[in-house]
Amino acid sequence: PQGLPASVDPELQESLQVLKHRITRLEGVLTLEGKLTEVGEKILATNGKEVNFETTLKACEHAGGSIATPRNKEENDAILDIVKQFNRYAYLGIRESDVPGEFQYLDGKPLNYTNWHASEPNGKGGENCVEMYTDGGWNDRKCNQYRLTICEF
Ligand code: 291
Ligand code: CA
Repeated sequence: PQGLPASVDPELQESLQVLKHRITRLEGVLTLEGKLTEVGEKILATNGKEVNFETTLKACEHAGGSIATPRNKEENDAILDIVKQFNRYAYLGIRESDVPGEFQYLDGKPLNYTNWHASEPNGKGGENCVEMYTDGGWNDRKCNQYRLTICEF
C-alpha cells in the first residue's frame, strides 16, 4: 500500500504491515517507560549512567548507536527533555577541531546548528568536549567529567 512497487508479493506486503504495527507498539511501550524518545527519524535513549566522554562513545557504539548529536532545535529540545528528567548534564557528539574555539561533528563536518550558552565556548583549546546544561545551552568542557549517557539510533 505505501512506498512499495505493486510487483511486491501481497503476502510480503501483509507481513511488512504486521511488523510495522508491532514495532510501533514496542516504541509506544518504551516511550511510556521513559526509555526512548523519538524525534523525527531519530530515536534517543539513555541508560541513566554517568561516564566520561570516551566511555559514552563506546557505550553508544556498543548499543549499535552513537552519542546524541543535536542537529536542530527540535533535536536539542528532545535531548534537553532527557537531561531535565535526570537533572544531569550530558555530553554531545561535538568536539573541538584543530582550530581552538572551533567545534565540529565527530566526523569532522562543520556544525550547522549551535545552541551555545551565553559566553561559551570559552575554553580556547582547553575544553575539547561539549556538555548540555539543564537549560539546553551548550558549554565546552573537559572530556573527563562524568555525564549522563544519551545515545541516538
Ligand atoms: C565555568 C564556565 C564554563 C567552564 C567551566 C569549567 C569548570 O562554568 O567558565 O565555561 O567550562 O567553568 O571550566 O571547570 C572546573 N575545573 O571548575 C561553571 C561550572 C562549573
Ligand atoms: Ca566552557
